[in-house]
Amino acid sequence: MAVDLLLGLQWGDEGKGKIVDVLTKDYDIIARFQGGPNAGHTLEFDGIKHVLHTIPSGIFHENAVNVVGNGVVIDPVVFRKELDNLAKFDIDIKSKLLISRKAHLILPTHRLLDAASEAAKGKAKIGSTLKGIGPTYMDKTGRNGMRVGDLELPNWKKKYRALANKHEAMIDFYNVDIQYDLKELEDEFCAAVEVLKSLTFIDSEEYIYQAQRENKKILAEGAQGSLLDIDFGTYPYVTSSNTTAAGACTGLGVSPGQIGEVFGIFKAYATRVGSGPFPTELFDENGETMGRVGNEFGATTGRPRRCGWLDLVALKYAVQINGVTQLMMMKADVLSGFEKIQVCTAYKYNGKEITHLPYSIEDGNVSPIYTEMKGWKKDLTGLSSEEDFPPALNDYIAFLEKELEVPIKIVSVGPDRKQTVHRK
Ligand code: 2SA
Ligand code: MG
Repeated sequence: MAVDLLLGLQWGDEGKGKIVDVLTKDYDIIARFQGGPNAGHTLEFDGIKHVLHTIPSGIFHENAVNVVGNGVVIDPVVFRKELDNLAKFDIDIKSKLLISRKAHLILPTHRLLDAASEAAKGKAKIGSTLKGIGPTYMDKTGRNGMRVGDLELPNWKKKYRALANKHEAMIDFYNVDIQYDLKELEDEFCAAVEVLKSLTFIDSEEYIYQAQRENKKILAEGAQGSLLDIDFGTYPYVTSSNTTAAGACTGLGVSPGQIGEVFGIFKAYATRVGSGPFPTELFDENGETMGRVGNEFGATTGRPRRCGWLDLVALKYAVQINGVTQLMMMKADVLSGFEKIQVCTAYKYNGKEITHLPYSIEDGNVSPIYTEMKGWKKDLTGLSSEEDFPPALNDYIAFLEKELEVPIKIVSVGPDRKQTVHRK
């Protein structure tokens, strides 16, 4: 049985958590394959809002097993807090949440290194979530990292010490003013490691392989978005993992031939949190309205998200890189009330008109060329069928489908599980 993928096609925060939650009833296994506590996946149901960081979004469904794959980086401290927040839900964590032994661990000093690196960059900072993501993946590819499986060895603290000592020297090297009490951070880390060790560790690639043979339905849940991919995103303003479809192969051990549907999630407009180029960013009342109505704040850091019009040049690129087979458009309700809606269909790049994403879209060398569409007034939040969509929304959808050459199967009209319109 093939593994289906669910990915964000923009700069993250497309609403992946909600869609995984909506789709979970059809799947036996939900697996995360990259990223870590930098992610913030928001789910809303029965009037409760819940934010997950490392734990897959299938955790609230009775029948789904959730796997944290080898490509994920885990901070035991954040993980422990996530588990604490789940305590009230009466979930059998031991059987419903399985952790890959090959997933790498975020040490307290990785977080400090993230802060030191950002401070040293000054104005050119990435705007990272300061969760230690970059330094942890650096240790992974540098072949120095610590993995979950190491915690099963009697001498894991020795390995920890050697790595933390190296990090301390690196922090000194940055020569920036960051205050910390390492002893306190280490005590917190060691206590959290004990909690992590009480969970079920698995050889996840073997688990996923056997599950496929048993015809289990598996959904791989992406984090962040395609434009934050370490290779294909707006480098260096990206995260440190492959957020695109290929990341599911390396982050779970699924062979490329075993990928089935690729669900691409995008917002009806665009947002970005952190630094980096964003050609369609709005600095006017329209952008302010999107942020306010869409409640655009980072689910992990609380930072306000930058807002702008939908960028079809970037979206087409993401559809292409990921081989998207079905699209899901989120937050259509937020666009209600705009007189006119703009869609970026080309860039003016160094004086020329282009329709592909160039090597670099540094601020200044790219300006968006827009196609103007009619807006709609109707409040969408109570709609449950596309029959009730206003004509201008239908036009918007039809235009996007024509440009992207992939059907839009779901239109989300609000944060709740129920506010989801399936299209024929
Ligand atoms: P990092 O921490 O090293 O991965 O940061 C590098 C860049 O990646 C961006 N990034 C994100 N962008 C959107 N959403 C993310 N998750 C949280 C959320 C973010 C938050 O759901 O809102 O709460 O601020 C996420 N994670 C990483 C980040 O902003 C940097 O530009
Ligand atoms: Mg998010």
